[in-house]
Amino acid sequence: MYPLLAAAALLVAPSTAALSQSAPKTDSDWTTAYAQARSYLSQFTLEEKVNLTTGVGWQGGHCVGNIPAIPRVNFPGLCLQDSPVGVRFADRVSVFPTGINTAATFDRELIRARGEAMGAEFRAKGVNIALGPMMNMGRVAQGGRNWEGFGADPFLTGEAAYETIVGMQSQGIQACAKHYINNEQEHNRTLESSIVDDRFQHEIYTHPFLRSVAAGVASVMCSYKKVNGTYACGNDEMLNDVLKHQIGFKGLVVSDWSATMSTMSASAGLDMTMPGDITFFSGDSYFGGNLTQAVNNGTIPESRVDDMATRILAAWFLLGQNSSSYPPVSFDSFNINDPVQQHIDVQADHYKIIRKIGAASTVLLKNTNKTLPLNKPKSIALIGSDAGPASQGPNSFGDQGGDIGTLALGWGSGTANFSYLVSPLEAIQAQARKDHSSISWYLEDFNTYAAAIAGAYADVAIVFLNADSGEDYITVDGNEGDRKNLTAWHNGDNLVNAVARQNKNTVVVVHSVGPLIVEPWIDNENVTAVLWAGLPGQESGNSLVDVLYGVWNPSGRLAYTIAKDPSDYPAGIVDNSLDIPYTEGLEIDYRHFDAKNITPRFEFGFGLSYTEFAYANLKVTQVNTDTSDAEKTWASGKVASSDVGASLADWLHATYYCVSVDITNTGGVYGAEIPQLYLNPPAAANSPPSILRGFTSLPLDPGKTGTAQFNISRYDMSVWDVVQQGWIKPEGTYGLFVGASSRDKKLEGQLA
Ligand SMILES: *[C@@H]1O[C@H](CO)[C@@H](O)[C@H](O)[C@H]1NC(C)=O
Ligand SMILES: *[C@@H]1O[C@H](CO)[C@@H](O)[C@H](O)[C@H]1NC(C)=O
Ligand SMILES: *[C@@H]1O[C@H](CO)[C@@H](O)[C@H](O)[C@H]1NC(C)=O
Ligand SMILES: *[C@@H]1O[C@H](CO)[C@@H](O)[C@H](O)[C@H]1NC(C)=O
Ligand SMILES: *[C@@H]1O[C@H](CO)[C@@H](O)[C@H](O)[C@H]1NC(C)=O
Ligand SMILES: *[C@@H]1O[C@H](CO)[C@@H](O)[C@H](O)[C@H]1NC(C)=O
Ligand SMILES: *[C@@H]1O[C@H](CO)[C@@H](O)[C@H](O)[C@H]1NC(C)=O
Ligand SMILES: *[C@@H]1O[C@H](CO)[C@@H](O)[C@H](O)[C@H]1NC(C)=O
Ligand SMILES: *[C@@H]1O[C@H](CO)[C@@H](O)[C@H](O)[C@H]1NC(C)=O
Ligand SMILES: *[C@@H]1O[C@H](CO)[C@@H](O)[C@H](O)[C@H]1NC(C)=O
Ligand SMILES: CC(=O)N[C@H]1CO[C@H](CO)[C@@H](O)[C@@H]1O
Repeated sequence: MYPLLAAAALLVAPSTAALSQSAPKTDSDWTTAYAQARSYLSQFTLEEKVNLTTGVGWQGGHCVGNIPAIPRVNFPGLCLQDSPVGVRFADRVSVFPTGINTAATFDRELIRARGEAMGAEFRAKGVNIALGPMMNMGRVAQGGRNWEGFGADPFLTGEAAYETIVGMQSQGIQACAKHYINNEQEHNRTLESSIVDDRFQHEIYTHPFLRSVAAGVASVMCSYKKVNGTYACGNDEMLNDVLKHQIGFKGLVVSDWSATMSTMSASAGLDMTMPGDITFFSGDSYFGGNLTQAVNNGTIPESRVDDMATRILAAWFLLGQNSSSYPPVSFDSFNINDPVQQHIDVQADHYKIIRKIGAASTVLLKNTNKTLPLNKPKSIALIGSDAGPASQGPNSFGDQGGDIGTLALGWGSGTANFSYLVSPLEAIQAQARKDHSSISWYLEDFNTYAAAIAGAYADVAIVFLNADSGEDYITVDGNEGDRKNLTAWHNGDNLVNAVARQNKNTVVVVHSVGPLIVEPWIDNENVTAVLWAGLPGQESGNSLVDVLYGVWNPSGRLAYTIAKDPSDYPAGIVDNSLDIPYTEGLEIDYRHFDAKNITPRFEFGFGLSYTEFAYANLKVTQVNTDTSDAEKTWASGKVASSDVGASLADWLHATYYCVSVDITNTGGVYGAEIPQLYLNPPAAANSPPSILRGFTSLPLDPGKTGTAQFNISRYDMSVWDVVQQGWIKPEGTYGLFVGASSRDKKLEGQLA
């Protein structure tokens, strides 16, 4: 029992609200939008259609990407703007928790609510296409941009992408699913080629894009990478066959910035080139005049340009952006003194959802003898530079390309400027005032002797660690985007051990872009608690206080595996070759540790709570007894259809089995359990031992029981058949377990 934590004392309860009214865009929404687009397009000349597809060039407009206005037909132009955490290059905006933290909530409602709030800010600033969410896989623990995405499991990533897009687009903003595809490391990203087998591509890397299309995403960004030697933005197989045919994507494909490599990319399925010029400021383009000429000389049919322009206009109509009341662009990305700047405040009360997600994404990894939550400690020492603010403010570095003070974002184009950033020091000090705790701090990292003295006599010493990474155009402390190692920055490991030698109650807080090797101190008897806080955005300190003091009972779960040794991971950064073979196949992250029987330090899906939960009554029911031809064909191991959109067919995604379990809060305090459903495919599937196929967040009062429900579709039970080119059911029976992590099995059963 924790005296602080009566249910009534909770200021910020885990979310119980039903999903808000926002809904995915449907086929019929697209049909309407296409009809509007076709009719409008009939007024456009060839050159005007081409202009819809071609950005005006880097810094040629207010946004990072700009489609010019076409006054003759009253088309206002389009603004495309970064980033997945908020409006980049603008002021009076919110900086939301990162993708990796959002995924760690394992809570669909919070993920959707963040999408709604973010979408509202983009729209209010006059953006048409917001460049996110990012859904590349955490295939390589060191990958520089992993923190922008949703972790190392395709199902979790797919659900997070789905909820984010539904939320964003409910505000009338076009979301952009990126980076299609295989953008899993930064090093040499425009030169190297990802060699990916067709099956692994479908089951791992395209899955989040399939879920994005199911959400009705308006746009997809193709990546800098080559896939099997062909640039992703000119890859007929990946764009036309997989994305537009198999998955049936109806919106537009936009290039990553300068990722278009030829005019013929248009034939391969690229619909829009950004920022338009071949290289920044080059003044020319592969589209523009070249595309018009390619149509005129018969190389590219005009029907293809019509399709490109139709997709661009349909996406615009789909989101209701063809309206005189759509907000005009009111900021300039490149000139703070530009007359367009109106400094419109778009933050509303979004700090509330930001703080909540910050708390809900914090993972409790160790809690010896119930050290946490803190209960009015007499004295607290905060140790390490990550506890406090940066001396030059929260935007000391352009695009956050530096690591001084508390870390709440990685670096690169996936960032935004903080309007404010609450540091742990600031928030814990406010709590100390309420509790009458004495607080002291030592915000230097390298004088471990002085740090240890500073921490020695406090009731609790809290040591702050971080590790940073980002996009390859910025190098920080020798890290060219990707991390060069998996250890803490700023002497962090030594700092923990030095403080723990003097203080038997040392708590470690980690602000990291991804996994760290924690072996140097995790078993230290004096390290009594560890909170993995990730990159929580602007409310960082407040979110941390909510968890430290038990206002929020920790419910975050790891969205990746923390290994004991870097060599335990299945893949690393490739820096000696321009080919990156994805040889681990389906065995990324926990799937590899399971298949190779390697014990991780903390497995995917792991996280502790201040209460305990018991699991009972696993029920498996077949709910859909469809006997259509498609169902029968699939069940016999054959591909049911190769029609456009076959991979999103209703019968394939309809609920096929319902799985439920009863969960009881057997501890003393209110809190949410995150039950997870893993399938154990039959041998014939040739799949990893366990694959995530369901999760939910179940908040419960002490002593109360609730039911967690999971739906399994035929798609969830399918493998991609590379010969037949479709989803089939492997022979044999699927086992399953529901548990508290990818290894903590509570109840086992099977789909039969
Ligand atoms: C097409 O866009 C370019 C600038 O990007 C502009 O110079 C040209 O006038 C536009 N053409 C039409 C027909 O709008
Ligand atoms: C964002 O922060 C950078 C780095 O401090 C600064 O140069 C830029 O002016 C800021 N932009 C806005 C819109 O405040
Ligand atoms: C890449 O090559 C693999 C075989 O090495 C093949 O399975 C896959 O279909 C190819 N993908 C593309 C996009 O070319
Ligand atoms: C057409 O593309 C070529 C590169 O293939 C480039 O050199 C040229 O400047 C482009 N033309 C225009 C009008 O942008
Ligand atoms: C047609 O125009 C395109 C774009 O300028 C050019 O790349 C291509 O070589 C031309 N083809 C012919 C047959 O003239
Ligand atoms: C935890 O509690 C046990 C039993 O009271 C005690 O033996 C042990 O020393 C405690 N551990 C720490 C780290 O305080
Ligand atoms: C790992 O990289 C960080 C950041 O550059 C650096 O501070 C640290 O010393 C490196 N660790 C090792 C063991 O080299
Ligand atoms: C734990 O703390 C005690 C008391 O400060 C100290 O004697 C012991 O060496 C510490 N253990 C470690 C592993 O630092
Ligand atoms: C690609 O990576 C290698 C190895 O790090 C490096 O030497 C080379 O300069 C890189 N190539 C480019 C064009 O950056
Ligand atoms: C599960 O599927 C059933 C039947 O299609 C549906 O009514 C229910 O809402 C679904 N539940 C969830 C949690 O998706
Ligand atoms: C404000 C605006 O852009 N209105 C356009 C909406 O679409 C129709 C065609 O369907 C145009 O004629 C309008 O100019």
